[in-house]
Amino acid sequence: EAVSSSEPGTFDFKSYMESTAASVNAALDAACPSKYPETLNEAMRYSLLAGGKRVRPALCLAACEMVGGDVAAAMPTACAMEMVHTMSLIHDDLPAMDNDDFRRGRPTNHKVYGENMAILAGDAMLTFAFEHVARATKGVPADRVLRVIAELGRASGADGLVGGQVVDIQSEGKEVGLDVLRYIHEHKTAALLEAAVVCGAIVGGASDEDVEKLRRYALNIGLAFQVVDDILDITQSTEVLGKTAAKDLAVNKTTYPKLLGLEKSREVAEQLISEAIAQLDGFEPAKAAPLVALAKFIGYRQN
Ligand code: GRG
Repeated sequence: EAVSSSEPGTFDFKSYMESTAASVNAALDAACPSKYPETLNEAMRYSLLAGGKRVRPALCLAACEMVGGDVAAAMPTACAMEMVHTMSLIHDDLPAMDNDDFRRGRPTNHKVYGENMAILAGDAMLTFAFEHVARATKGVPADRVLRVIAELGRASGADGLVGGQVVDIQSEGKEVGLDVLRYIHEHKTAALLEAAVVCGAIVGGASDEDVEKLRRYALNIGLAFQVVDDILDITQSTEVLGKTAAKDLAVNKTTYPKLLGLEKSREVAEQLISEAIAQLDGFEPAKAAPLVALAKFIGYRQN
């Protein structure tokens, strides 16, 4: 059960995230059992249960609770967000994409199961996400479930993650402007964070007006996430990987610090986080505490 805050200012974000991750992990484990064909299901479980911060499920459950909904009703939706996120990481790590050997502190899916199985595990996870929302959501009016499925579909496909990945690939090795950089981040990163928040709110029965406020909240934290990521790439790769790796990163892709400088990028990140938090003004502070804390976590994280 996710922990609720009682008083603003005393909200314990660390235990909130720990207990939320524990309940999400248990729900994911139950939703994806080991079964025939074993290799496929093992490959799915390998990446799905490999840790990860569970930011998207937390956003989804927190949004549902903030608008007065029952968190248990939003759990299948929260799990679906994590399934789409995880499968996008599996495919992103493939040799045809980013060609990465490590993810979430262990060898990538294709390194363990082979490329063919990694592609298929991703495909099975993507389709199962939608099945799971449709089949496992209980006690929620059907029209809300339909809206959730539509939001998740848009966030995943050509107008979401896939579109963002395509423009990212097409921009590789090129100097692109702020507009293209913004398109990539809005689609690759913000779209799924947005779907997580908006779908949690929809399951919880939020008014259209509140759904749109939360959409703006999520868009701002999604962009902030990427600006901060770009800043950390520079500040941490120099510390951790040494100067050569930092230089490699800098020549291969356009980043906010590259276009705006480090100082201005930090200002942009701060501006985006305060814009996100401003969207929560109309909600009771105690109820908004988890989403406020999640925004600050994304904006001020150190890794
Ligand atoms: C068919 C949905 C679909 C996708 C295929 C490969 C691809 C298209 C898109 C790639 C999208 C991608 C890898 C975006 C980056 C997202 C991102 C911000 C990842 C890091 O998220 P964290 O920090 O990671 O939340 P953890 O491991 O904590 O979950």
